[in-house]
Amino acid sequence: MLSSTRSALRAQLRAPLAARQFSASSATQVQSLKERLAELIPKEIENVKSVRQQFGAKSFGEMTVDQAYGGMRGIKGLIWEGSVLDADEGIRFRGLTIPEAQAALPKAPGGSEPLPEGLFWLLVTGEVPTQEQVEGLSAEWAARAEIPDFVKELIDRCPNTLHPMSQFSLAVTALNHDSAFAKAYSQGVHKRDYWQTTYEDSMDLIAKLPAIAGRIFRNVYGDGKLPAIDPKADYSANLSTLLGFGDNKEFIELMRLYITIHSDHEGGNVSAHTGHLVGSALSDPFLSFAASLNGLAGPLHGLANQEVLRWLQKMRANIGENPSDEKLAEYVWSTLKAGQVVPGYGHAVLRKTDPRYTAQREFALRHLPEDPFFKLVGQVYKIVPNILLEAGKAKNPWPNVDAHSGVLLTYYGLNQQDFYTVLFGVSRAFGVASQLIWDRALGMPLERPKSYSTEAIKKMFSAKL
Ligand code: CMX
Repeated sequence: MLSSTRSALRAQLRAPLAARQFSASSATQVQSLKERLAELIPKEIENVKSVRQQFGAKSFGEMTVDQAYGGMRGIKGLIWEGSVLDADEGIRFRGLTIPEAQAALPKAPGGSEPLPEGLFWLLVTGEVPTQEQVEGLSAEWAARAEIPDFVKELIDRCPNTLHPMSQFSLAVTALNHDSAFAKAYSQGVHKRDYWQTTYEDSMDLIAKLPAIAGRIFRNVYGDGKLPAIDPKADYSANLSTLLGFGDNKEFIELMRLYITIHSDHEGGNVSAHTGHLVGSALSDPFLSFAASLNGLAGPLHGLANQEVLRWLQKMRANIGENPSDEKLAEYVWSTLKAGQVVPGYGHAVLRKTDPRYTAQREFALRHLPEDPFFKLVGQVYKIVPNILLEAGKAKNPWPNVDAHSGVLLTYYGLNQQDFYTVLFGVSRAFGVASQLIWDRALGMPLERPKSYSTEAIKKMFSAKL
């Protein structure tokens, strides 16, 4: 990245928001993401119009009362552009499987994992960016990374005993103070231009998350002192530095993979759906994403990665470092008999091993094949699915993304489990933000499904018996 490019970006960030255009002409000869979006949006509006004209009256299928009681599983009621989840195959980001995205997306010099900057470009545009476009995004995010002083103070005032996810959500909510969308809305902006300030807020949101995450981490587990963001470094390198792992190239590579694979998992999961729902009320991207984080903080969703590590550590304390398969099976049964879930296993949509689990397992095989904790995770993988099948309740006995992440982070020394879901949150912003931009570009309406009481259901159907 040329230093003239970086100073042009810094100058733009000092300019008033309305004047900020990260344009190719002023910064580089490379087309910016916002410029590409501006080209794509009118075409996509026409595309959606034509899809609705052709297929708008088609039925998505019947819905049953059981589905309404059963967490709406299988009800097709959302549009989500960035990714689609297949029960057997797993996630595709704009049509690319995880291995395909790993192969196609630009890497850091000397690196082998995809840069999350490229994944964001892919989620937003459906196109694989060039190396220069990805470098432009790294520079832009580094230039936008600083958080306001009052947000720093807000984080610093949190007691160390407040869960890092609660601190994260508080800080993201507070970023709403400088929302370009909220300001433009209050000034009466035309709805066709909503996407522009949603884009600016989304870029600010993603850019500022490492500074927030780093501050929480250093306050809770360290001395509260933070290094500066490096304007020449990519997003994952800066995040790693802020967490204190910037000297470890393998850890930075892990962050690149981690952020890429945790970013998006279609629209129905709790964090994605919540962000989309809250955004539909025209709450700005900071408020919308803070709501996503509150959903991600639940143990059946993102907090499961913390729960997996706790469960594994408890297991080791109970049955030793190298348990036999029989002892391990006994331990799994004891979890089920205590009326608890085996964290990291099962999924509301997937019916096979999560390819995000496989991607992390392959990373481990490349970098830490002999690690005893990794071997334990492999042993658990051999044993748990058969037990869940035998127990006969879980529809999917296979591991999900959360079954593997903790062991990788622990290997590199990030063993503060309560912090793990914050990293998931940093990544999930990529998926939620890219959809929010399209939600506003396509003029998606207020989301408001219909509900009934149990009494109303009785009345509705008993008359027809
Ligand atoms: N261990 C024990 N029981 C499980 C189970 C598991 N890993 N997965 C599902 N079950 C049980 C459910 O609790 C449910 O029991 P009840 O009928 O008593 O309520 C039954 O099996 C049927 O559930 P399901 O239809 O298979 O699963 P759901 O779609 O309702 O829930 C999920 C999906 C992920 C919440 C569930 O599999 C689970 O609790 N897994 C453990 C927690 C976890 O790993 N969450 C992370 C998911 C990925 C993510 O979002 O980050």
